[in-house]
Amino acid sequence: MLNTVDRFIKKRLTPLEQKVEEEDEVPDDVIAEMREMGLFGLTIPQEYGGFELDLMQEMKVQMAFSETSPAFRLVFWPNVGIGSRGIVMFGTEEQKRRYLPRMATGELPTSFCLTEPGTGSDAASITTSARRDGDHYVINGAKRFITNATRAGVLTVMARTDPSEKGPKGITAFIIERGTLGLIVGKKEKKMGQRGSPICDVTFENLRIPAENIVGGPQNEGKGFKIAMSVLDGGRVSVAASAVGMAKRLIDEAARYALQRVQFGEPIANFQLIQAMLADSETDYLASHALTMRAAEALERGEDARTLAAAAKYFSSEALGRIADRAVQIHGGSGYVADYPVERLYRDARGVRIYEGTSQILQLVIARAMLKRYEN
Ligand code: COS
Repeated sequence: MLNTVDRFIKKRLTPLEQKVEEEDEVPDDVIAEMREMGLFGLTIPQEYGGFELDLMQEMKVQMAFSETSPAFRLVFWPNVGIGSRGIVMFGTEEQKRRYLPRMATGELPTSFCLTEPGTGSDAASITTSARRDGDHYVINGAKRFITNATRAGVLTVMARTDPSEKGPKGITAFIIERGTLGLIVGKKEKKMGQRGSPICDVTFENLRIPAENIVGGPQNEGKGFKIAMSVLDGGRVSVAASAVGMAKRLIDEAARYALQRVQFGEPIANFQLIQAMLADSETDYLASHALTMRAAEALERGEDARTLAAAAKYFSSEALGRIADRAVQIHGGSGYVADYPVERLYRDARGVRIYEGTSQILQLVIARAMLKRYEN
């Protein structure tokens, strides 16, 4: 699979990077090819039509795909990760049979709706409400920066079912299908980077949904925060792996440039200050790779990997920031103009330190767990 993926990336996707950047869209025929290749179903269990890759295998594919523009991977990755994981881990048999096979083929692209205009890092403060009405819920509220919502056929939505509870306890995860009355998908935002991967607002206006659409069924009312956080653990390791792949691409660009750019009569790669930057980037890359695979291993074994997932995402995204900065520096003036890919890759890299948990929130997650260990 890795060979096929590698060929597809190099031959088909890399030449399209600039087009996707300019048009802010992945061409439909590329999406159709991704569906044919089965990419949407990489992690979905085989009995529901997927490849059922384990997490270590998933990370290798993630790293490979992250060497090209993130927009390509983000066409199908929500179905591989946060868009399907809630149903795979906590869904009822009925929910799995209803959604997973069509998620695996890409017929149903997915989105994960946690963030709101007033709810970012403080994920437990969500205000989107789900009021019980007989055997239905009526959902009102708004979600923000939702990746892939313009394409999604199914959305996992966190809403507050218990208004008397302000924190994590009153939150429930719902499965909402596109076309449900009261579901409004907004216009895509203009982002700094990662063009071609749409993010937008999603609004719910008196949207009625049966209680059966709670992830895992009605008995999971109030368990939405833990479901979201468990899904995010996998999401964070996955984002860490994407940072590793993006770092690899930036290092390739920087090293190749250093070998061909001549100053003072010789390639700048001969100069020790350039070598120091390359060496620091390679070291950052190797450390990110090792920590990410360690976190993936722990999660795969079913351990509580929230600290490792946070640490892997924190370290790898910060390392990516340093690597992107050095890659531009090595390119000099050429790194600051759009003729070279590093200008775009630098902007693409910036978001990684923010989404699926900012570096600062991840520091808190790591420190809290550490201190608890010492207190005990
Ligand atoms: N897995 C399972 N359960 C988890 C968990 C995880 N990774 N993280 C927290 N929980 C549980 C806790 O154990 C706690 O349960 P108990 O009350 O039974 O002990 C409950 O969830 C609440 O956790 P906590 O007290 O840590 O909640 P806080 O409100 O203090 O916030 C942070 C936790 C800040 C870490 C959380 O809100 C967060 O991760 N924020 C960032 C959100 C984010 O990543 N957004 C990105 C957009 S999503 S693409």
